[in-house]
Amino acid sequence: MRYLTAGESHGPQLTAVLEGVPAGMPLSAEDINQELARRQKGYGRGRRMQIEKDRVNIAGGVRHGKTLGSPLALIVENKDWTHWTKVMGIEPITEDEQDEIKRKITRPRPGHADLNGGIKYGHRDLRNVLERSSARETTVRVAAGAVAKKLLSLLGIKVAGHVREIGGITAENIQYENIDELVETTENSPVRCMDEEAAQKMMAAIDSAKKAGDSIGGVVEVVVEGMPPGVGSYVHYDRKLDAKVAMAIMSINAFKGVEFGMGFEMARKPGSEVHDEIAWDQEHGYSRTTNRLGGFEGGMTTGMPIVVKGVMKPIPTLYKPLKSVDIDSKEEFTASIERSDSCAVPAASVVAESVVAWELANALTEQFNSDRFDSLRDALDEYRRESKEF
Ligand code: EPS
Repeated sequence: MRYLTAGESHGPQLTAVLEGVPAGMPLSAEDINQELARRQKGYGRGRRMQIEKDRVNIAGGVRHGKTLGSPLALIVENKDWTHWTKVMGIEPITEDEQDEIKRKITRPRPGHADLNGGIKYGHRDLRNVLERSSARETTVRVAAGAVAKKLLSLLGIKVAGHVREIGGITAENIQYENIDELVETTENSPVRCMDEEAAQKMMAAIDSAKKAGDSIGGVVEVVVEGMPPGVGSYVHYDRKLDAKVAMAIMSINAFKGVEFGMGFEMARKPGSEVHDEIAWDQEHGYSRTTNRLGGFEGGMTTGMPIVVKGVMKPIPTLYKPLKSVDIDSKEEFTASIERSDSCAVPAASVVAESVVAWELANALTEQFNSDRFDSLRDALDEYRRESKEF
């Protein structure tokens, strides 16, 4: 499976084209809309989220509630477009009109794609860069992820994202019996955090950052239950599934690092305290007595829950601007102020779920017969049986 997205933050719409989704899989707009709504929530979002009411228009690939095996076209309109029809107009404009529009950006924001993107593509109006590099694009990544999540859920695989840290406040009390409990608790938390006490402090930290015209980042975690062992491969660097998952996390706007299981802590422990011992029983087949490696060995799933964390830097668009250089005058300036969120970590945990789900669904469709959804499900059932007895 693969997908591409198109669309600018304040353009008419965002579009995703998904290819390779098995035929005959039940799918409705509602499956996607509920994920889009989850991404829009979260304490710390700015005014834009009050304008948008993200809903998908499935414009290809589905008929009477089932996928056709043809490409899926997913469209989400930008409601804000009505305020930007001139600035973001499609048709050519004259020099005079350009002056009249006056939304040209020549002051790159530190930490954003603005300057490097301008240099690369030759855009002297940096709006041409920021419109596409904006995290608005994650809307349709979540739409694509919702399709992957649906496929996984029909195969008994559950994915959940939650927030571990915001602005230096760490969730300490993270205990849950199963993934459903994790989902239920975090779904009711404005910061998608399992630890209620930490959540209160996180919200206070977001309030003070907002007051100070600043932004804060954090750490999100994605947990996946139900993946069979041996998905991915050790035989080539580009077939290692953990590497693909790491790439997917790193591709989310503002993400700067990835950890699996106990993560960087492994550097400080001897091997005997890092590797997970192997066990077997009739009912479950193989398992590990711990899950310190976070569900991967040798680029393949172990069958234990996948546990992956990603770190999001503070959003670089600040109301309290940092110094920058105007690309026309070359004079020092404070960077352009654009409307933004003070913290988007809770929303980013939904995006992280989506991109991880996509990589896992893709790995399954690569490994098993997947033109038809039924064949994929049967092949996976058979493989699960075999790997238990192996
Ligand atoms: C974003 C800036 C803000 C955010 C936006 C990402 O948008 P605007 O400039 O229109 O206020 O709200 O996020 C979304 C629109 C979204 O859907 O998540 C940025 O610069 O990345």
